[in-house]
Amino acid sequence: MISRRSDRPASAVPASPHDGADHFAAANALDGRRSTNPSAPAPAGITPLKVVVAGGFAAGKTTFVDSISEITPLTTEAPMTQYSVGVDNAGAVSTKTTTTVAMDFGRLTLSATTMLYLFGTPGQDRFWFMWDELTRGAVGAVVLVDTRRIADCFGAIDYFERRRTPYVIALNRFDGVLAHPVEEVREALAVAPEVPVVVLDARDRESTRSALIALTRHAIARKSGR
Ligand SMILES: Nc1nc2c(ncn2[C@@H]2O[C@H](COP(=O)(O)OP(=O)(O)OP(=O)(O)O)[C@@H](O)[C@H]2O)c(=O)[nH]1
Ligand SMILES: [Mg+2]
Repeated sequence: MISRRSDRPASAVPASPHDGADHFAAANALDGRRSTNPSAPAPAGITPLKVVVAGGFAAGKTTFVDSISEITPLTTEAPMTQYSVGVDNAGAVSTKTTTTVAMDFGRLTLSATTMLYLFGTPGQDRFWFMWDELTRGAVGAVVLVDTRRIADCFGAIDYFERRRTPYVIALNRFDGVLAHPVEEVREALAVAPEVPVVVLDARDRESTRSALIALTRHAIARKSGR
């Protein structure tokens, strides 16, 4: 049976109001090939765009950033130990041995003047406190969905809806198949008709690129009120 977002109480997404460092500065600091100065601005003439890659636990966020980033992504994977048993549910992803504990960071040059900075969220609920920091200033988000565990992405959708951040839904085709047809998933997620729903394989660069293009178009349309 498919889980429906409308059938459950709104998820508790705790707010964590604080004003941390600017993320593009942080991105510069992480991107050793550009600068080691955390407050260094993006190169002259380059518009930096921040995109968040979110979704439920083990939906493929780190894989997504890894497949598209033109720099070796910075990841914060930690081994899953016996302490996570009963706490984290990798569901059908029984081979999963590590999990993101802080963030993933990657970069993609979109054009001569536009650079995308990709920030992957940690997947587990106990890391919600990171989200405000990771999403500050983002032009949009990709919400990855494992269609075998649809309910895991409800919190991410709620989060971006509340903040009015443009997002696209990306159904990650694990083992080459979706557990439910696209229209059924869209209905279960109860997203607005204008929200794009794309199907991808997070390991495939062309696939992830299409999702980012869909997000960019959607964000531009939202900004121009279309
Ligand atoms: N078959 C298949 N496997 C995938 C795909 N995307 C991710 N995986 C695998 O699924 C597992 C989970 O992927 P991750 O990228 O670590 O997921 P995540 O969302 O970053 O996980 P957390 O950070 O722990 O929440 C890994 O073993 C990946 O190799 C996909 O599109 N197809
Ligand atoms: Mg991860």
